Amino acid sequence: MAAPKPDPSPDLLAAAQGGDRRAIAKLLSLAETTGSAASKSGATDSDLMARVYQAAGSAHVVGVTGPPGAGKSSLVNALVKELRRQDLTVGVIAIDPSSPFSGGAILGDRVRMGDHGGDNGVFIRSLATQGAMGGLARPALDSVDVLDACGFQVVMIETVGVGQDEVDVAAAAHTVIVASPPGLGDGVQAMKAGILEIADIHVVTKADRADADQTAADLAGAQDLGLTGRQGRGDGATGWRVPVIATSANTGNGVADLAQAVRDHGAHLAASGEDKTRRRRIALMRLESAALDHMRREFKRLAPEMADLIDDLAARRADPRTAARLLMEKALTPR
Ligand SMILES: Nc1nc2c(ncn2[C@@H]2O[C@H](COP(=O)(O)OP(=O)(O)OP(=O)(O)O)[C@@H](O)[C@H]2O)c(=O)[nH]1
Ligand SMILES: [Mg+2]
Repeated sequence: MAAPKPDPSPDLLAAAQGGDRRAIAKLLSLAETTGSAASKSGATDSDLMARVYQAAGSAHVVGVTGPPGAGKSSLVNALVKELRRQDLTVGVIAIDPSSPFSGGAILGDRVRMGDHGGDNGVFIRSLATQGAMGGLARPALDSVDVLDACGFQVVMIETVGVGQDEVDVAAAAHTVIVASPPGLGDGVQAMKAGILEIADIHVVTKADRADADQTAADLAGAQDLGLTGRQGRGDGATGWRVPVIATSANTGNGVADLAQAVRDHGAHLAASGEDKTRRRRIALMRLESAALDHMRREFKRLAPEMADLIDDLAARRADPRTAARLLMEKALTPR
């Protein structure tokens, strides 16, 4: 992906906040590339993203994750419609692991052109995952910030619940929806992947199918045993009981209930004070991923020095911890 030219316009954020959709799209492109290891973007872009971060923080961020093909995108689309009916503005960032080079515009195009075209209260963007070295968290959460800073009241982020990075990104939301399709079969399998326990709300998708009831019962059973959901049995410190909601994107059944549960959870976070804890946890993740991005960028710059260190290590003339400390010192030395 080619890095965009640094945009010298100080008004890009203001234009985006004023509802200029081309400006929003441009900011989202900057969010994808600024600060990545491959980025050639300049200081102006970093300044702009710093302003974006500080302008964000008002949106209710909703993570949606679940196994491949669970019906996440269809659910997000249905939820967007429902939230629009309630006059809420909605942004969507969909992480698309299947098209790393195309820009992953599949969902964005389909949904934008299909159902929400022409509606300025909706902005949908697909984000291609950038390969193993890039790290997903920074571009994904910076993109969420852009839509947040532009005033979208609810910002959803869809990730496929495979791989720690994807699960972490979905978990870095105020409310996490875990979508399980009917016929999940051995639910324990999914639990091992660490998806079910991050749920604030469980959704059984494709509830128009006959086998959805069984999946809902299985999830509710696991929930009662304290096996799933952040608060387990519902007697956690903050007392949120993770609901299991069956939805059909085809018929629309259950979608209004889900929208209500999202709102209830938001109200619960505020009332219990857990909001603060979550925001701090998310801030920690942002700090760590920004620091890691910085180090990756510096390691690239320090490739020659690293080659020497690697030689020393391979020949056992040095030890890894000392070499790492040396490398970190070099990386942190201003150029
Ligand atoms: N019967 C039925 N099928 C559905 C429903 N929602 C989605 N599907 C089907 O399930 C398949 C996957 O739907 P998506 O919404 O693309 O699922 P996804 O989880 O976003 O998929 P990935 O992003 O590729 O992991 C499609 O063939 C949909 O038509 C539903 O409510 N009922
Ligand atoms: Mg999808």
